[in-house]
Amino acid sequence: MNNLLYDTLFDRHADSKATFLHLQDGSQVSYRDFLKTATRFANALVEQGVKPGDRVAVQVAKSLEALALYAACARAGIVFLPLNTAYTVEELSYFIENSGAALVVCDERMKDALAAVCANLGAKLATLNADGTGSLAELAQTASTSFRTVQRSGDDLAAFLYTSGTTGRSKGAMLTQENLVSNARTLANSWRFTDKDVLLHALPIFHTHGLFVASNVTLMAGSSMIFLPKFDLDEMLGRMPEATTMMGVPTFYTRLLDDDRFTRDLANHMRLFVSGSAPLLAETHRDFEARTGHRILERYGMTETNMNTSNPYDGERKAGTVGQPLPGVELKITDPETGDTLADGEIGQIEVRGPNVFKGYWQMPEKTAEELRADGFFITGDLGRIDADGYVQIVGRNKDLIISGGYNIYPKEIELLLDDQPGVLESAVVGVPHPDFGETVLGLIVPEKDTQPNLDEIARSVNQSLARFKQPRKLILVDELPRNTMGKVQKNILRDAYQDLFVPA
Ligand code: MLC
Ligand code: AMP
Repeated sequence: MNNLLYDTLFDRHADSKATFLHLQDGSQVSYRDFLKTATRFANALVEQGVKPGDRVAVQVAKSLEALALYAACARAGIVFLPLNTAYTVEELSYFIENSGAALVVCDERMKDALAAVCANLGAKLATLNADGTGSLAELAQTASTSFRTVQRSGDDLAAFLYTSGTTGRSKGAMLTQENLVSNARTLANSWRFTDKDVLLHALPIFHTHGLFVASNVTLMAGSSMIFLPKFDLDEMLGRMPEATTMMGVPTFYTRLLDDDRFTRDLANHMRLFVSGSAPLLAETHRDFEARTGHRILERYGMTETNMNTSNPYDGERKAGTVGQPLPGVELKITDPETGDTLADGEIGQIEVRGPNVFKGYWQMPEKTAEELRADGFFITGDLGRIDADGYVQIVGRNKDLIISGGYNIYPKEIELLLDDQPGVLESAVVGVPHPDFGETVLGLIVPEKDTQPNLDEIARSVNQSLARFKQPRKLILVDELPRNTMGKVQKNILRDAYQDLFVPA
């Protein structure tokens, strides 16, 4: 095996005329043609001076070419760094600097804004637009369709994904080839994916779910994907008849249930619905079964660990649980204070170990050591318990994290911006229930003495630095923040106090 990731997920299909992608316009792309495009992009990257081990930061719309860029990086031994298309220039600057990206690939519309940043940081800049045009695409168009695959072992880096830190700045999770290949194989087997499957894929491909779960499982099994640019209810309903399986965040499922056109007949032929990235309410699980007869298969994973647990394909899919540890994954519940393993039934911190667990955070050995124990167990920051049947139930988080529509939001990043605003003494950002996104962002602000800060002004100023999905949905002035005896802000009290703010009572 010359290059574990490329050979296992991609090269196997090099001569296959089978369909890999069903595109939004109804056209189909074979594995063979997709891999020709990927090979052209691999040559284009080399022509841009990118070397094995270099990082390529990619903020582009979801497209065939964007996916081909991922395959190209695998083939050329380049570390793929996908970035949320909602990130602002300020957010991107941090990722480009921290990763030491050799090349940044962005949409033409971001080129001018990023040109100075890239020049200062010594990163090259190329463009790739949603319609497949752009400077990198032009290079690829005339590039060769042959490429000498770069030798890579399982321990070599395949991708960086940034997952913000509870203490503010994001951390680059280093994912190896073995992390990705082992998990894709485990999931494809556990969920019975075959070359007969057609996955309805409406997730973004700049996160683990859409890239390493949905796309890698499809590639591992030789399945095909209905590759939609984003979640659009009409398109989901329109294309579902061609699909056999679907993966989504809970918001996908609550939106389908909110639409009467989503009927038992429409879902009848489907083999599997998978949910993850955020809690699926037991109520949603029950409503979905009542409407369609299908029991959603919920699984649990992280950027740092890929997928850890899954409800069974055959066997009881328990609502409100994330199933049992996947084959090869060890999971234990420990006391957050002592690290001692707790008995089944007791609530504690979820820790996992296995080939799915990442190598660590890029250039952050101390942060890595705090979460990745010497014995290989990774402290997830999630709180849970194991029931009598070995099913894991996530009951909360020991980390300051909000998950909105499946996107992670770290309060610290927003609090730092709020605290910098004139008239603000201090702030606290918490997640409160939201009917569509599950949770949404609420900012509490304590004004400086004898001031009455303008909340609209503060919102306008702070929002310029934040991707839309992170922007506080509401800011509220409060006299003080509840604190425990240690002086720590008690965010649970704030969450309780405002839990009905967005959810109809
Ligand atoms: C969009 N908006 C959001 C948002 N998504 N705001 C908060 N949270 C979100 N998740 C903004 C839009 O920019 C828009 O702003 C406004 O909210 C209304 O947008 P919308 O049309 O309702 O949103 P939509 O475009 O439909 O997107 C919602 C969504 C999307 C749920 C389809 O967020 C999505 O695809 N989420 C999936 C995220 C994901 O892949 N997570 C996996 C992480 S990996 P305006 O200003 O335009 O009105 C992981 C590991 C694992 O967690 O276990 O899988
Ligand atoms: P990310 O770092 O973006 O991969 O998000 C990982 C986090 O999402 C986990 O630590 C959990 O808090 C949460 N998560 C993922 N899947 C689930 C799930 N099925 N149920 C509850 N939380 C989940």
